[in-house]
Amino acid sequence: MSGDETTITREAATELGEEVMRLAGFAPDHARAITACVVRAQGDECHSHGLYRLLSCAALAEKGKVDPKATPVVDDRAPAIVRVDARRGISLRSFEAGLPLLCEKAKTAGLAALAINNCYHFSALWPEIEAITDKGLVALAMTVSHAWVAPAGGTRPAFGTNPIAFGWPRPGKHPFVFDFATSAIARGDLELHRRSGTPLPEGVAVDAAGKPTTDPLEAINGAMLTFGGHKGSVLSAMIELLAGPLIGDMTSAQSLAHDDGAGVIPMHGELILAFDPASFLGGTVAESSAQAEGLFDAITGAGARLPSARRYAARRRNADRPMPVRRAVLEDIAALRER
Ligand code: NDP
Ligand code: PYC
Repeated sequence: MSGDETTITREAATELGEEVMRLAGFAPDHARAITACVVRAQGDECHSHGLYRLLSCAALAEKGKVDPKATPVVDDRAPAIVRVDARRGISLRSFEAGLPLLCEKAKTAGLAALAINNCYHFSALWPEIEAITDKGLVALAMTVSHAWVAPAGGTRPAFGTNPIAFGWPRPGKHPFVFDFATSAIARGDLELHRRSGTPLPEGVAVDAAGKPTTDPLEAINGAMLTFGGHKGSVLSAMIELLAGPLIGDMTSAQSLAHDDGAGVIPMHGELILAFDPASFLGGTVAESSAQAEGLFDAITGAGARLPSARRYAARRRNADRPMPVRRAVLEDIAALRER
């Protein structure tokens, strides 16, 4: 472990997280949901969406934009559509509120959608994906953020960092899950580079003049880039459409305008889809599972690793020992107690 790192137990992190979220004004159910999510992310060594995010949530509450006590309202919209109005609360409680009906509808209709509206969204998507694969369903989730990212070929922001995540259940094994920002680097990682004064990787951002930069501050004043050139760029545009206009919510540009210089977590919508293999296949689910396992074996057999393998290894490593965390992040979180 480097001098910049320390460790914390899950129990201590949970106690600290819930305390500082309640002190920030969040109702106990929100404090619990936020903390549970960031502690899980820290345990999986997802630093950009781990304990660090408690600082963003505290800043959000301080600016008075979020409703820290919001009660989500579930709308059984259509045979295969659930909408949850987060009422300007953090998205996580809305996901919890909508999940049972989403899964029930997916099992009845074969596939179903959960649209969360009017939510502040700061979290990784894989915890939600895993909650759906745990029910034996295939999952796809996406959301926008603030317009920080230039479309391929452009130099000014038009898209959010727009993550997309997918999960495939694997009986008796961790699900096959990927979860990534469609920007070349997540904003959370960029912020961690800014905090630690370390340069960005090459090729992830341009400065205000549109020139490539590895300076996090220049990138913040300029634009982030999409991953994979035009391919990441059009995927990001699709996410803007599906998690924005399709579900009656904001694009990343509208979210940034709504932020109005506050510099806080984005507010917008999230779209989550669940597919029931049994409804598609009836009695042949076992055959399709075996076919999928063949694909996963082919990937690892080719010398590659499955997505989330790093995360699951970190989860195993940290299951019975304190989790690694950056010392400065932990100190800043502890300082929230003194405010
Ligand atoms: P990463 O680039 O770290 O990882 C992307 C995905 O690819 C992960 O599933 C990862 O698995 C997998 N992966 C990485 N390397 C390999 C490899 N060599 N072979 C196979 N698979 C691999 O993710 P990002 O930095 O883009 O995103 C981090 C998080 O940020 C995500 O959880 C995302 O949801 C979150 N985010 C949230 C936003 C929001 O608005 N709420 C906005 C943007 C991002 P593994 O983890 O095992 O390495
Ligand atoms: O890392 O890009 C990001 C992000 C935006 C909102 C939450 N995380």
